[in-house]
Amino acid sequence: ILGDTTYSIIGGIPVNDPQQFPYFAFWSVGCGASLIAPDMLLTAAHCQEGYEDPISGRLVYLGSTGLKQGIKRRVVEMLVHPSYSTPTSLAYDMMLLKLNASATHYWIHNEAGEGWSRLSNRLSLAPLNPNYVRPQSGDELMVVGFGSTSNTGNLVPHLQHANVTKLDDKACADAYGGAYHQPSMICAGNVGRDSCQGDSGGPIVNNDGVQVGIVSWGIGCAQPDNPGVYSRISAARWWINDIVCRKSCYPP
Ligand code: 4AZ
Repeated sequence: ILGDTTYSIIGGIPVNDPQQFPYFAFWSVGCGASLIAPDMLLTAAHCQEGYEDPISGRLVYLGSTGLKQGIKRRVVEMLVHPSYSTPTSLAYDMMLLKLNASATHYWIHNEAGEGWSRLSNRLSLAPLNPNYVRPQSGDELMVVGFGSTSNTGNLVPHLQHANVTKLDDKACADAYGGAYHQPSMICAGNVGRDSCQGDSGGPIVNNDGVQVGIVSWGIGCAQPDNPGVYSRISAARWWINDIVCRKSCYPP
């Protein structure tokens, strides 16, 4: 499926306009994430390995295409998907991170009384499809992150993005056998283009800009016949809605 072994987000290009992914967040444990509520990020559950105490991996950065730049927040709570079990079976590799404060609004006292104000026009929430709609095979998706462009595991200083094509479940299962958990995963790839180490937890979006997945795993990066595997967001809409409603109660 993938015909080239160039490691480089592999084969990507720099994100020049911060408004292209105004919901992208970087978690200082070395993972991407997306802002889905004013004080809530969506990322991969496996990013918590070694950081089970939120204090040890607590900083997140939002609103910048530069690594560890932009608006800073702290992670105060990690909420792992209830069906995520172990790092060896990456089914439901999803987690929500509650932040110490809203990243998009702040509370003010003014003559009209207390109210919410915009903190930054640079940030907005990631659009998630509310209707459990699955991405289709052949869909052109776009993945974004500060992950390795050379398969070294090193992060890059400037945010990158790459186009990858969603494959059908059979192609994913052919590549990965039983490790491909069809109910909670999708896979995608293109010759010479892939997500890689350090991109985990970050968003993959469709042509309409809707986030459909989360960077999760793969064998190597951009290797022939080893597409990138992503957690499928439509498999967990009930859980996301439930946690956001319970944990993030901000107007508007
Ligand atoms: C990783 O180690 C990783 N090519 C992320 C994505 C992919 C492989 C590995 C997909 O975080």
